[in-house]
Amino acid sequence: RPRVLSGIQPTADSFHFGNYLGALRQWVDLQADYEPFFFIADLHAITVEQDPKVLRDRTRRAVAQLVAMGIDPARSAIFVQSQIPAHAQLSWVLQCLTGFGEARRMTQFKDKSAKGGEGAASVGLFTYPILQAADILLYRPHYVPVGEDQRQHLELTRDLAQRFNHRYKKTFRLPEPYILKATAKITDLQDPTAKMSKSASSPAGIIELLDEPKASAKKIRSAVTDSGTEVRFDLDEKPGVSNLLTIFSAMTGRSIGEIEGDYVGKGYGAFKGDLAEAVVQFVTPFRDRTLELLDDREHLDGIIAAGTDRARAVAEATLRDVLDRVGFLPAS
Ligand code: AQP
Repeated sequence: RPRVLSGIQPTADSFHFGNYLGALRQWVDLQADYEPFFFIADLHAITVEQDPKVLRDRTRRAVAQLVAMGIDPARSAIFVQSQIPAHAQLSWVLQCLTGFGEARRMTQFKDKSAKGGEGAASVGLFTYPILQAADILLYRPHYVPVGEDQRQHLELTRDLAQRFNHRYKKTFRLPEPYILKATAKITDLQDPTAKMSKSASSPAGIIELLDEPKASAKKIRSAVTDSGTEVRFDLDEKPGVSNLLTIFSAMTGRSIGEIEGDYVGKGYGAFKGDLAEAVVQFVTPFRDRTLELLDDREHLDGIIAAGTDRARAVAEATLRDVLDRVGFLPAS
């Protein structure tokens, strides 16, 4: 079966709807036809300062949320990045193949370092996309399901794979991004032209999956729309309504056209109320299941250990090829 691989950072207590609709839902769906590897990117998390205790807690919370969402540990290898040293080792080799100017062009670094100034950003934040390339290439996946914000990093990954294959010997598969256009960029409820993001969105702009369901419903009802009344998908004129339509369609499986049809002449209040209800229907059992899983740490750690063992075997085999091809002596 062809492989898929993707990762997510444990940098919040809860995933948000951007993560879910942009990427995680595809992870769940792809399990049926692919051999899946999904990981918690804790090495990426420390590119900005983290409290060690909180990081450990969030790593387990991340795994619990994946399982609660429907990632099946029997089918998917769920693992923690820092437990497989091959990621950091391959990252070093790839850093030595990356041009400084090439790394500088990554827009996410520009965005993330803009606030405190480049001088305050860590070198790890700068080299983040190269570690991400290593994460991916180790597993030789066919597809990488992500949101639109990751497209540029996927292109760098392909360039580095090609460069290595060309300079040494064909070693890596060139992975394809798997980006669902409709939900590739979920936007902030209060600033609907900006990405919903845990570091940039205000609390009212972001719906976290583990929020109290009532609080999520309230955020939807208070989402910024526009002064009109017509429920219509129009990214230029109605970015707020369009974002809500995207979420509504993804949550219910109904087309945007059908939903628009249902609310002709009804205004925003009824539309937002029904969307809030659909979100509550989804998050309530999800939240219960996550909290239940978090109560049984032994079970959760067992899932991580089993997934990490499966992933480690694949990663180490690729790394052995790489180290040999680069010209390093075999480890005794
Ligand atoms: N708003 C979004 N719409 C669609 N997809 C999104 N993703 C994130 N935000 C959106 C996708 O979620 C996956 C996990 O990404 P991550 O671990 O890198 O999380 P993140 O990017 O740190 O999440 P944020 O909220 O975007 O964090 P900050 O604010 O720190 O940048 C990825 O596949 C991503 O595309």
